[in-house]
Amino acid sequence: MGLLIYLDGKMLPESEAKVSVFDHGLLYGDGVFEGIRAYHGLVFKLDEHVRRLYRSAATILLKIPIPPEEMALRILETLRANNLRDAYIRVVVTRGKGDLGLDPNKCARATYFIIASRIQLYPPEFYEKGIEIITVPTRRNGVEALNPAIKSLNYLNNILAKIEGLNAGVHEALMLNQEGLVLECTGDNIFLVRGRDLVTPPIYLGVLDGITRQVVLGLADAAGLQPRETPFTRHELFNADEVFMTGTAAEIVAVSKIDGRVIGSGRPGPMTQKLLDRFRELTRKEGTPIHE
Ligand code: PXG
Repeated sequence: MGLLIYLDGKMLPESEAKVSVFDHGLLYGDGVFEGIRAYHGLVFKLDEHVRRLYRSAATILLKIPIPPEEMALRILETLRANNLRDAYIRVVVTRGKGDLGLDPNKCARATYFIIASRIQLYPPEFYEKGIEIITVPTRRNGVEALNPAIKSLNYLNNILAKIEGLNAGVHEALMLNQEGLVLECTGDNIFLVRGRDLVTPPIYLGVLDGITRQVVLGLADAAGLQPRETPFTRHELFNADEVFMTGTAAEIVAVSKIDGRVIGSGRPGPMTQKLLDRFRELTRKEGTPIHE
């Protein structure tokens, strides 16, 4: 049974939801996207995700055909059409159909679509044992080349890093900048806990300003931690009490080993657990209702 997809103003069966081979989203990765989650009938941080989508679009001079308020309503409509209460939502906006040249001015109108689907949860053992990651040779895009704060359709940088991680037998890979400072993983932000400090790299270094990252920084105080956005190297990670990753799909996942070094006890630490408990409490009670 196929899904119903919202594409350019229409709700269409999956088999009829098609985009042109001349779409610059496909030809050049020219576009932006969001990944959002709904938990038992509530869309978590809907406005934050929609705002980030429009910020990404503004930076690449991409005009989204509908205003943000309408986009939020269309997301809810797509969830209702598919009868979903727990879901993973993908919103994509591309430069639209153009010719074979790079020039975005040849694309008359942006293409946009919303997919609401069932969420593929991480295996429970990731949360019980934590996961092993490695640092990969592929460096994160430089801020002055393609700012990682733009959630663009150009994910080749992350995909190359992901392949390097998968080839080495791990599920996530750590990416550094040209100077060797820690940035983020291929689809998740990274945090360390050291004493009472909760540390994550600052956005200006060239990381995505993750929505989950922002929520976790906001939970620090209640967990008795001091949030800090400060650059650090792998040395600080290797010697942290706890390390974890954050993302819409992953939520909060402990890192047990990095480049062969066991982190802390080698098991998910107490602060990681406390933050995950509080995060899940938020997803249970906060969010935009799918049904009024
Ligand atoms: N960094 C990067 C590079 C990301 O792509 C995050 C951090 C976490 O951000 P949020 O806002 O989700 O807390 C992301 C987002 C996937 C998948 O299928 C994950 C992302 C993007 C696309 C696909 O795992 N993560």
